[in-house]
Amino acid sequence: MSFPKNFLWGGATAANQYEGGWQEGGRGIAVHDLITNGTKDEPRRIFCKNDQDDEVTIQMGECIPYGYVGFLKEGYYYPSHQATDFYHHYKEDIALMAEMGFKTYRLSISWTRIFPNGDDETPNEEGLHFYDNVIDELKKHNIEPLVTILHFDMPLNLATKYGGWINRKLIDFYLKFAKVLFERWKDKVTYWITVNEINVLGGYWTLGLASNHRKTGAHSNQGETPLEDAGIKFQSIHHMLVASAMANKMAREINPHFMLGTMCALSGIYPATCHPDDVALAYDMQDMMAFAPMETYVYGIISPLVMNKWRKENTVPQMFKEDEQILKSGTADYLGVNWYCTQTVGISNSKSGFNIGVELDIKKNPYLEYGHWDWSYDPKALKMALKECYARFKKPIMICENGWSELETVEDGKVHDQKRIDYLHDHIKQMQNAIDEGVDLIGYQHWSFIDILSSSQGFDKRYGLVFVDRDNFNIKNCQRIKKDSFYYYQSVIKNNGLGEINEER
Ligand code: BGP
Repeated sequence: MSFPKNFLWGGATAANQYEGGWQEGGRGIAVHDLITNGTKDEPRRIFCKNDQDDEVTIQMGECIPYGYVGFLKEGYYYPSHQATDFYHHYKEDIALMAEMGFKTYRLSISWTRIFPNGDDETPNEEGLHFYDNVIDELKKHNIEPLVTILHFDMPLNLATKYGGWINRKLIDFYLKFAKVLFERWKDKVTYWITVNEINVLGGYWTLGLASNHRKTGAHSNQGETPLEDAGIKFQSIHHMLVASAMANKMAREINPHFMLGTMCALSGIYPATCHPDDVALAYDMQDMMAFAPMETYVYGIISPLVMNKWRKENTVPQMFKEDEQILKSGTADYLGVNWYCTQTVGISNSKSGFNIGVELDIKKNPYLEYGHWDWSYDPKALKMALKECYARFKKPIMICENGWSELETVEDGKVHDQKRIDYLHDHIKQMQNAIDEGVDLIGYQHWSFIDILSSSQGFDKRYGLVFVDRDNFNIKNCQRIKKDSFYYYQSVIKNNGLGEINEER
């Protein structure tokens, strides 16, 4: 019962949530710089206004209404501007990773640090130099960088001028960005992820779907109906999948030894009852939301079931003739998955199947416990999901994110995060079981290595193995304090698994 010898134990972060230094080193403005802090009970949002100064706010997943633009509102706090200040703490933080024994560290590159406007002619040397330093520091500690090219990041200029990923021109801007990174670090970075959670139907925050590009004659990105809205997002994701495949192909030409992955958010989906409609709903949701995009980046095909559904709904994305060939020519070497929890769903109206317009009845699973933000604690489902992914795709699997969030404080200089330790233990045990049953699992990147800004909630929602002394309103001194889980994960890595003592728990 052990993990493979070269198993990639590590941790993950993303530039938009971790890096800070928002106006340093020639960095340009990104959409996420416009997102407010949020509190423990209120999600983060973006203020938008139109020519008449009317204001609306949007939340994660939403698009900007036509005629509005996002802006920084006076009197509000924008926590990603400093985040947890990796920009100035990278040496200290990498030393902490090394102390834990990390084999890998998953980081993402801030697009606007390299191309401040996204459509610049030449890259920003100062931005590249920052990451040269980070990568060299990792290498010094024998930590393998695992680089995510795009993680919930969008140059503001690309959103306002081009409307984000709805516009096919974004493929070229992304490829130019990716090429600079592949060439710069071709001898230093082996593991890459082209896009974080390519299956997440984000709006303005992740896909840059701003409406003012209608003036340029492109498609609308603010659907009049839920169906239109979904079609717009499918179109954007199609562009991302094409971009990702082209990046993989290009990367192999630069260094054939690269290990290239694309990644999906994965969560187990249970039917709320054994009523066949609920069971079919859970099956379809999982298939459409996770397995179909995986089919595209593993096999290079668009799932025929998805295509059929799109045709019926009239949401088929516009595709170029060459897309079919492009998708086939740039498949991934490994399957990346992010895993946190499971969901339990039923159908609450008379329609059936996973279709737009069906009201989902989201339940709490009576057999599971839930955390503060209603995310379930369900380690056994991870093993099932790993087996299902392996059975379908037969590719090595990397867990790119997994972790437990809490509201946390320091007591006598310590953070006792027993729940996170339990979560880690129980999930690692299920990973071990999956390996024992034949799954080719190659790595585990804990989310997150250190406390960083939560995508949805701000600083109250902490995931780190290292506490950062700052809050939702104040950067404070950003002091790093090792949590109890830091030492626990250190022992796991040292044992290359749970080891005898941990096993007995
Ligand atoms: C994933 C994202 C991460 C991270 C995580 C936790 O979807 O890739 O960036 O944020 O979810 O989500 P949250 O921070 O909203 O709790």
